[in-house]
Amino acid sequence: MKKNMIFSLLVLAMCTPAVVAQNPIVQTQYTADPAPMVWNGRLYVYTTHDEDGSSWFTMDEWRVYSTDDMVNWTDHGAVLDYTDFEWGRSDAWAPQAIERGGKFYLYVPLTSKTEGGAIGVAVGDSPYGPFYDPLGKPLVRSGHGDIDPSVFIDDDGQAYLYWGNPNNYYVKLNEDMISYSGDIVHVPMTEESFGKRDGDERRNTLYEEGPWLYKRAQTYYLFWPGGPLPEHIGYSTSDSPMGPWKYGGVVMPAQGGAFTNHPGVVDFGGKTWFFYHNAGLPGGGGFNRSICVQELKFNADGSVVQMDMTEQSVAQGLAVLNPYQKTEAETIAFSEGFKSAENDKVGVFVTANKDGSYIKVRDVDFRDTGATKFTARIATTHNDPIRLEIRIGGVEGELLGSIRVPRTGGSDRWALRTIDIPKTTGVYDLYFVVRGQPASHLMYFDYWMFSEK
Ligand code: FUB
Repeated sequence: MKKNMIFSLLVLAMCTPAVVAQNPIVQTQYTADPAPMVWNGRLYVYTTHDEDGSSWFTMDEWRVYSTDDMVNWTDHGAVLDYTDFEWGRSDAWAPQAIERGGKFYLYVPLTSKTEGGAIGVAVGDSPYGPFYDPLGKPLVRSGHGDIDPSVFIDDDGQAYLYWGNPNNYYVKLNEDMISYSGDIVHVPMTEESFGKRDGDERRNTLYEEGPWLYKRAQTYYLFWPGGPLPEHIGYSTSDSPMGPWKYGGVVMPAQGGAFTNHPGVVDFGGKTWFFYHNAGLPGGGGFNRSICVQELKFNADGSVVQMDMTEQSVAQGLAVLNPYQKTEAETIAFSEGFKSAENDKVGVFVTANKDGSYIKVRDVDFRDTGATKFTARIATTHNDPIRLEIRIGGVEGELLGSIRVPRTGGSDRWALRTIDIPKTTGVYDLYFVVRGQPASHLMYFDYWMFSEK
């Protein structure tokens, strides 16, 4: 069992690429409109949430996921709902969050009870919220296509908010981040700025919606979903955050089975990451989307290297995971058959819904000292024998142990179970595999950890 850690890392590096899917990065819910934010050495992604089986953009809440290694993502659940805005009627669509002065600002589009679409802002003291509406009314509204806000703070401290479909608007935000100065600026929709579209009276350029403002060296990039449908992702550049913009070309062609796409770009761990969405999960489609990530590369002249969607997001993680601390079961590199949910008892947890459901956690470092015990907080409502298997290297990989899941009676009643395992050292991908016959809700899983003695 004991293996040299350097050898294990080498094997891991040789075996990891392209073997299994890593995109979409969330498999336990349908998520769309990814909005990455880096804060304090961690990457957070705010998303929308397509309800299961949607036949429209039926979206009620905004969720957040986070990582420190770009391969294992922790689900923090819903952090804001359209009902948190007293003036909001529906449509929790594409958001973006930013930190300033220790406060977190989440900009969101909503359909209001009285005026149609508008952009609101919610404020919180942590990236996980709780967020509240400090204004009790929309932050900004042009009266026409007010969706998809993108917020950006320049090096001189000036903040900007871009948004809009089919037009593109911006305002200069004040330092308080919840008010703005000057007029709403309607960005000139020219072919030079956004490329040429033929045969559409409403839109003379490729720009569709979902702007994302990003700065690299002294160049400002505006990424945007472009039409006609299905959407591709295009971009424009400028030497000012206010334009004028120069059309740059295609970042990502229309691919992936959803008729929308949505860019989110951020620097983290020495690389630039491009977030987008597609219909990549089983049951996926235009209203059941899933967020993905890939590295974004630039040519020497600053132009963007065009890329295709891929199932492989990150070949090598940025860090190893410490199994000797409590890890939430909803920290996942990839999974099948699990759904996430939350309740007052344990917060976010996951539910296995079929025999063979599995969770993969990447790059788990058992170190040379080695693990000898495994503990999990689990639950089920079933009398049938249901087992949680702990394996390394694959769904059929070496079995470290197996726990009979106790019938606790619900996801509000939990049991801790600890088992002995053969001494395990080195770095592995860890797999939790659920075995049992019930057709759904086999097992609830809250957290796990290993012990060195
Ligand atoms: O998710 C709802 C809408 O679809 C977003 O606001 C658009 O950007 C598109 O992704």
